[in-house]
Amino acid sequence: MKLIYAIVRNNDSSQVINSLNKKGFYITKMASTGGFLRQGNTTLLIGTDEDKVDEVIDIVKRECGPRQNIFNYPMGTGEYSAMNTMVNVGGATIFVTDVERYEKI
Ligand code: 2BA
Repeated sequence: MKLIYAIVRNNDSSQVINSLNKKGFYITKMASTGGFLRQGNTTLLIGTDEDKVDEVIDIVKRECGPRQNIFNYPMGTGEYSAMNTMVNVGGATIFVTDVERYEKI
């Protein structure tokens, strides 16, 4: 048994939880705060068998991995009042730990 901690952006949390749920994984979602930026993020606890760890990491990568989004940047009024800019979003930090004992009572 392994316990995966996945620290993800708040905006990505619903989508990754949905995808993990669809594949039958059990998840605990915790509100957390980054120690550097002091901004909210989401920490997911996922307990699973060792042979499923890669599947979990692949799902987290797919739903939360770094990517670029188009951001519509407002620039005043008129015909050319907005500019599209590419911004970097996403990214996740993942820890995989051994579970010494696991019980459901
Ligand atoms: P990331 O490395 O993508 O980390 C995002 C969040 O993941 C962190 O939020 C923290 O909540 C968690 N995290 C990352 N690595 C961790 C670790 N080794 N142990 C425990 N939690 C971890 P923040 O602490 O607010 O960091 C936000 C971003 O600021 C980081 O993005 C990184 O780009 C930068 N950063 C963090 N600590 C830094 C430092 N000591 N020096 C320079 N840049 C730092």
